[in-house]
Amino acid sequence: METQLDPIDTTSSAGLRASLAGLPASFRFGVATSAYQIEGAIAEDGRTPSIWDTYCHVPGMIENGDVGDAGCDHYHRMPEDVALMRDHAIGTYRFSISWPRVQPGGRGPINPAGIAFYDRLLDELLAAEIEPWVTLYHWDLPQELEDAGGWPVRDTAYRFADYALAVYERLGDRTSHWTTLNEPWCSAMLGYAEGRQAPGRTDFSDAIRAVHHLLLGHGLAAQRMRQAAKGPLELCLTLNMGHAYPATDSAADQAAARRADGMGARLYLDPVVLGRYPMDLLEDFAAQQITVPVVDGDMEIISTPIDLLGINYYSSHFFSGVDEQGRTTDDAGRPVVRMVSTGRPVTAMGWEIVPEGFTDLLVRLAKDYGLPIVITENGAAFDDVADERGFVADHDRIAYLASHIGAVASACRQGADVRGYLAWSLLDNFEWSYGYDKRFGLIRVDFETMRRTPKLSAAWYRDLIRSVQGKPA
Ligand code: IFM
Repeated sequence: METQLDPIDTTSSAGLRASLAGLPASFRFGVATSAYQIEGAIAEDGRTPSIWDTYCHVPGMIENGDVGDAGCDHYHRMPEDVALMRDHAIGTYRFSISWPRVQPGGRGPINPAGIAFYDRLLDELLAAEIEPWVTLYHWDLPQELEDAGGWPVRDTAYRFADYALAVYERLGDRTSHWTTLNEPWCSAMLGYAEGRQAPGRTDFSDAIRAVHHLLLGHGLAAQRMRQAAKGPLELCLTLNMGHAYPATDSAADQAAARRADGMGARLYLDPVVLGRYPMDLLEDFAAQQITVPVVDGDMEIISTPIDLLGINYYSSHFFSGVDEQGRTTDDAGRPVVRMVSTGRPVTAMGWEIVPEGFTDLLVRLAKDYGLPIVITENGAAFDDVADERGFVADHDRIAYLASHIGAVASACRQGADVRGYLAWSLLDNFEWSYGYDKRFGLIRVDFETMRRTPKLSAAWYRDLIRSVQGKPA
């Protein structure tokens, strides 16, 4: 059953406040970014290539032939970006550390010039009274580790744990908020099964090996960081997912939704929270002669307790177990899991706008897994039109954000323990295989000049934050 949401009144602050009832007073509001998407400076201060530097330069991989070399030039404009956040009432900033910048090649000592950038960033954030939230891995694996086999290889998990501890030892004195991995589903499935992201490989059994080693790396890092912690430490794992609905009540569609939920959510949550892989998925893998490479003791490591579950939500989907020819299995004998369009409005990414799926997902996660949740990403790309000053009156993005923040509040009213919301993204940036055309920012970036211009949504979000905090707009 889908949740029906009351329409969110974005036009009056009283209407908005009513929609937001249920959010606790301590609720955090902020924004998120990732290193490769914004930093640029790919060959400065000792940084070595990541899998994304390599992948971008393979002709045909990125729309318009874009490359991530310059990003938003954040590496050189970081103080300006922090000032923009401060001026927009941002309370929490989630950013990621570039592994090949701080540990070139993915092993060995920390690069002093690389870590110095994050030292400066943390100091700048704290001076602006913005809470830093560090993500250790947002997809930029050092190329040397991919050359040695990448995430399908067990050793990569140990390399990640070494890197995580080294970074935590240097920066852990200034923030207690740490996410190990961002969206391991994307790293494993888009990177190793579908080839739509770096490193661009297409072997499903490698992707399943990658899932296990990503989770093992997460667990090892969590253990080592806990042991090293000298003060408070809030450990988080960030997963991306939507709510998987059956397209109809038929048994085939229900099985398809179960499988989609399994591959998108339970494959990660069950091992991390419950200490085991879902049996129904293991049976599906076995039917394809695929086994998860679990070694004795792995599941205890992977289920090292975490404090928060990070959820990145963009859309929800409806699934059918029958293909367009009426078959329930594909040519290889695998059960059909087909995403069905519902005709709802879509963002510039072509993703259907389903805020009620957000509520249903959060309520279900709270019930099945019981962990406190922070929304570590939510937002939308639209075809922004800038005026001659570079200003974008992005009412479509405001409506998206309002309905999704309202959906979070609705989940809180139904008992979900959601503690924060970080909008994706601070800046328009390099949207991976889609290049620079897909703009998710609250702040417009002119990629010719790198000039930043806050959009209407940035002012709207600032006023919303102030209103929730009971401060004058
Ligand atoms: O830009 C990405 C981000 O890097 C990870 N989560 C989804 C965003 C939008 O596609």
